[in-house]
Amino acid sequence: MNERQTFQPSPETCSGAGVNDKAIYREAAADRETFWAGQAGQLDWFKPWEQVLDESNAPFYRWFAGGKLNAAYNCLDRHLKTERKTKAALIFEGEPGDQRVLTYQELYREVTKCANVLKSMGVRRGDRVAVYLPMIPELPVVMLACARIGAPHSVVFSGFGPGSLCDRINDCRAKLVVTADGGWRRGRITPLKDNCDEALAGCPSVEKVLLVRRTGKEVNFTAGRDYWYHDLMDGAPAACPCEQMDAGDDLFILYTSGPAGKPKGIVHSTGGYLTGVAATHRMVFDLRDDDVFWCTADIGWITGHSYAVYGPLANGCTSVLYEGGPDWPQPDRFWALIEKYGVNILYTVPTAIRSFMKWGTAWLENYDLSSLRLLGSVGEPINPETWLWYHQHVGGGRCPVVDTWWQTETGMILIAPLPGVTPLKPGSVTVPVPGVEAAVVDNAGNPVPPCGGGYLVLKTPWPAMLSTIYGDPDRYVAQYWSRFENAYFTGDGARWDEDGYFQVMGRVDDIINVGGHRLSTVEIESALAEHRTVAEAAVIGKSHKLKGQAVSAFVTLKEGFTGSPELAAELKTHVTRKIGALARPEDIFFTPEMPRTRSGKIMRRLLWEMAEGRVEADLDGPVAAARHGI
Ligand code: 6R9
Repeated sequence: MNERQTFQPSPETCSGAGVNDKAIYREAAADRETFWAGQAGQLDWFKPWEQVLDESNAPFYRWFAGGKLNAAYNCLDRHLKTERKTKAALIFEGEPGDQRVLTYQELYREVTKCANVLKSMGVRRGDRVAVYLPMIPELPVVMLACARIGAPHSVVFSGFGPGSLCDRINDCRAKLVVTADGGWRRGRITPLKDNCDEALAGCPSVEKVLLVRRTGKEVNFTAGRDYWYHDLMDGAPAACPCEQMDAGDDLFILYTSGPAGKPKGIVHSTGGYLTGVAATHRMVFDLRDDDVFWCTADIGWITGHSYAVYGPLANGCTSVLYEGGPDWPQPDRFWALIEKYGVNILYTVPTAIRSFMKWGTAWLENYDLSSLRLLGSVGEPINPETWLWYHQHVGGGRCPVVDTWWQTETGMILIAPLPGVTPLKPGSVTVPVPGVEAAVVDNAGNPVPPCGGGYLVLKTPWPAMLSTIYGDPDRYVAQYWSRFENAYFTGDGARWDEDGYFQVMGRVDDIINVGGHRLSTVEIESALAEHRTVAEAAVIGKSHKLKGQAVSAFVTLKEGFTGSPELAAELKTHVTRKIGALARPEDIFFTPEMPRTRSGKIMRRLLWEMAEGRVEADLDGPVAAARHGI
């Protein structure tokens, strides 16, 4: 990171949110609680909080204790009293090209009706609702309907397979599942209902299924269990009062991969979460009232929850939803969407940007991208080359690029520039947002000197932090608050420079990051081990030009089976069916034995070096492996 590569904030492009004075960092650091209380005060509360931060039962911190609010009310009702009533809340475009615009008034009406539908299906405050939908307007509608009646939603990414869906439903014992007859992805229909039926064979808690018609594909329909969404919506009354939720009540559960395999249900509470996402959405994206904001992440991930749904709607801005792939029908779809809807802020992932680089700048040339004012990046490290390409070719050299570091657990962006204040350095997520304290520490928890590397930790609580791991508070403490004293451990390795700028290197645990999506090696290993031919499997993440990391699997077969390209293909399909296409191994290496340490641990480092091609596979030794790239 050298001087030459620093980009200074430009006053013309960054003044919307009024964050133009770097004093904000100092003021927030001097009194964090007052700073966050000021942000929370921008929401509507039914009852004000008694205490900003209750630390009496740390690390189970309680933000805005005693306060009452409703997230759906803050995203909808309160805007209806202003001119935002007739403004677009959601602009949706389906992959086949169909469009729908919902104003705040229209979205409000859909949500209240849907809330009544959920109630008529027996959902009560506190019940969990699993949501397995493609990127269609019904997804935010159902989320907000759940929030309205105080039923925590658990959205399961529509790219996950039946096994993952089943595990997630069972862990939170969801009563209802909302799904669709499919979704469009690269011209094909994702078989959501078939997956759901398969999953539900193992989910005793589910009583009913609410089914959205999206593709018109014929699907199985179990009378008495399955109900068509549109039928029930047609007859539903529009008036539905909001539940008054405690600030600490669960808003949603979102599962993420954690070390040791089993997905963790990350729980986010109502008051702190909404405060954190609304504030960071305003500050980091330098939001203006008439902005059209497009977060390209699927709502099945935290990025979509926070910055396609809750943040933008709480701030009354227009959020774009796009259902399909970036290269469908051809690699200019993003640029066509930006031009058509006049997108001002684009928030996407480095893996997509690397694909655009590969496809070439010619795809952008015929589009007017002058509406863009700001660009964001999230999900994985963005290297300077990719940052500079994004800045130059998408942003025309005039749009600041905000690289934002955060996690499912953190709920909101924690390390990112304020574009009106913070000079940018390509390849760095810059500094913690005001009111957040991060550090790079060594093994013993001591801060490393500038330019050193170590573990990324958070030294103080922040409003949108997870409140616990669903059903497993001990794991919450063990996972995040035990590695270092008085600090939250992120699981990431990082460096910082002499200006206090952070560079996040990636995970230091057994999580791999494929195109910005977190996968647990243990989960993939367990899926492989369930296959009839597999004795043992070890999975590592190898570097990949486009996706950042890709899954490589080493497999030892049971007696009587031999490795072949056909079997490798079968195992890949097996993982796709169990977990989803993201987890599909790029390579399968068959090996008669795993290399082990004396204590019996698999030598993952050696496997990694082999997968990277750094060491030759020794065909006669214990790491003998035949590569079957399909
Ligand atoms: C929001 C989200 C979290 C993990 C995180 C880190 C990686 C996210 C990053 C980044 C470098 C960035 N990560 N943003 N690494 N630079 N700007 O992605 O949440 O899916 O939980 O993943 O992603 O490793 O720990 P999640």
